[in-house]
Amino acid sequence: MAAQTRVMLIGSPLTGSLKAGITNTKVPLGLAYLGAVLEEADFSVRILDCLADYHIVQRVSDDTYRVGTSAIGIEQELKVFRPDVVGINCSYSMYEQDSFDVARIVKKIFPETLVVFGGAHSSASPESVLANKDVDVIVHGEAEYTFREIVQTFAKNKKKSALNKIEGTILLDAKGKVKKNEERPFIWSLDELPMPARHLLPMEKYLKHPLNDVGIGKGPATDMITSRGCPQKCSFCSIFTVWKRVWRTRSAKLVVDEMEHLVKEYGVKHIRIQDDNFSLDTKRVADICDDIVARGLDFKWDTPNGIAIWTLDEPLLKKMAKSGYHRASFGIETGCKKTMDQYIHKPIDYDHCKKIITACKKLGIFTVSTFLIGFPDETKEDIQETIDFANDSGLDFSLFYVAQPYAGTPLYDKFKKEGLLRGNQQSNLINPTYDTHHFTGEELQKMQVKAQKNFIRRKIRSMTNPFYSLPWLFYHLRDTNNLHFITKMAKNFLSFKHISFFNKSHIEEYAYDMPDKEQPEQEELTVIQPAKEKNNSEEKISLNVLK
Ligand code: B12
Ligand code: SF4
Repeated sequence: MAAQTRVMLIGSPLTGSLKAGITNTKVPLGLAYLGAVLEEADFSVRILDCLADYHIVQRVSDDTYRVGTSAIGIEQELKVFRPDVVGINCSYSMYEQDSFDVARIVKKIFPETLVVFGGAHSSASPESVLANKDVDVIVHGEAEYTFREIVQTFAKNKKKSALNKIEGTILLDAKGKVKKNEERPFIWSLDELPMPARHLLPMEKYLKHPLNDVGIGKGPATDMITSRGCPQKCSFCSIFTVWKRVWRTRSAKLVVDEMEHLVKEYGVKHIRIQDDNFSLDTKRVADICDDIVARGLDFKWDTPNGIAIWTLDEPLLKKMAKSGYHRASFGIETGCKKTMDQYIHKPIDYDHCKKIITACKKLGIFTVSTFLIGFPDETKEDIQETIDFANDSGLDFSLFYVAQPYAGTPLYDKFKKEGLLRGNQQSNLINPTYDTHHFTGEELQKMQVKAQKNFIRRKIRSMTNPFYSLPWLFYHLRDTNNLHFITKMAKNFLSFKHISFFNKSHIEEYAYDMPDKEQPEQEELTVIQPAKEKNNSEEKISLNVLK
């Protein structure tokens, strides 16, 4: 009986500014984990990741684009599969409406189909999500077992009311009030979970995405997760709304099994570990590195979502480098001690940071860190401390952003309490619109762009100094992968693409044409420029940054 129940998991299209990276499609690991567990339970599963149709970009208004499968395309998929249950990913606060749009399509065609929402935003803002009448139930936090139980229960009696008591769910009670059921305990050993069901996804599309190999040497690259959660308390970070402040892992052996699978099955040459805190257990990291070397696996890896710099030391970095660690992305976030103590709370010692950055350089590991400016009461001097630290740190690259108050975070509460929210909707990391006590959103954005440009200018200048560049090249040019990476980066520097990335007026510069065979066939799926600007012409647009 279970095998007849059809479950469709949908990653919605995204509508927003192209500068926010909405064409930057990556494997939706959350949906793939859910799919794997449902398949194990013998349900018929289909994943529709609308963003895998990243070549379908429709201009909605001046600076707003919709990326992904068209509404008609989604309808067609639904009509073919005829799902009993649809799970819709709603991870991003700023793209909540996109998930609602998908739910509306589902209910329009199949009013009896159960619509389940999940993901970071659904967990952080259940009231906002359940205010939409097309959403039947939310899974709060980790969803594999909760979602499986929802499907099992619904498969038996097809009644929404039967879901009332399922652990880990949030739904409306008979009076229309938001009812949060008991929380489901975490899956303590992630080894219990199967590998994510990548076979349900169009892996070729992700591997061939024009931006897939940005920031790495040789591709193709793909993503994986080896742990869940993070115990830190950064005020701007919303991951605790899904994972709380606990940290759980897959064992080193299973991590390397998955890496081996990616290398052998998909020909992957680079793996991005998307963990929030990969290195909390340094013994596990060392074991993973040793096992990669022992199995003779030939790939590079990095940790683009950040590696906790305070957990690193030179012996561990040596093992990491030996096993193919390509680039360390740190989240140092601020160079201002006051901001660190008030908003970030990471155990960061700036001297240790500089030591680790130097050690990375000597081992041929590239370094980058994110920096945030624009916390509610940061002054110009505070922000300057961050800029100065980034410039003097020895990092190969720094990325500056304006801090964003995501729903559910302490930073959001602070913005709200101090009357700084003012209903700003379109704010994101690249196009911030929130004002603080000292600056407007526009001023902060200007400071961000300036800091970024200055960092790059200084870097280019230091690369023309042989006392800096020759040792740097000596350490980094140890393998062909690094040579490949440096050549790519040099091309970008010379074409100044990195600078334009932060400049709103340059979007069109990055237009690229997808290969003809990738172009959509139906009229509804083409990219449409507004008549006033493009003289009624149709045109293919997409974004190509730091390629
Ligand atoms: C990798 C990643 C990305 C990747 C790819 C995302 C992808 N395809 O999944 C990229 C780099 C593209 C990305 C981009 C952005 N990201 Co991101 N990303 C992540 C990250 C680090 C890991 C996601 C992941 O794979 N997790 C592992 C899987 C197993 O977990 P999961 O996806 O949460 O899924 C589980 C549950 O949430 C739930 N679940 C998820 N979906 C569904 C659906 C249903 C139906 C159900 C029932 C359950 C469910 O079940 C899963 C299994 O338990 C998370 C942080 C995190 N640790 O989760 C941030 C995170 C999701 N990103 C975030 C943000 C803000 C963004 C951006 C908006 C940043 C920006 N540019 O401004 C963009 C938006 C997307 C875009 N393309 O522009 C925020 C979201 C916060 C919020 N409330 O909005 C997070 C939580 C990070 C944070 N520190 O706050 N991101
Ligand atoms: S260390 Fe990273 S993942 Fe952990 S709370 Fe801070 S920002 Fe979030």
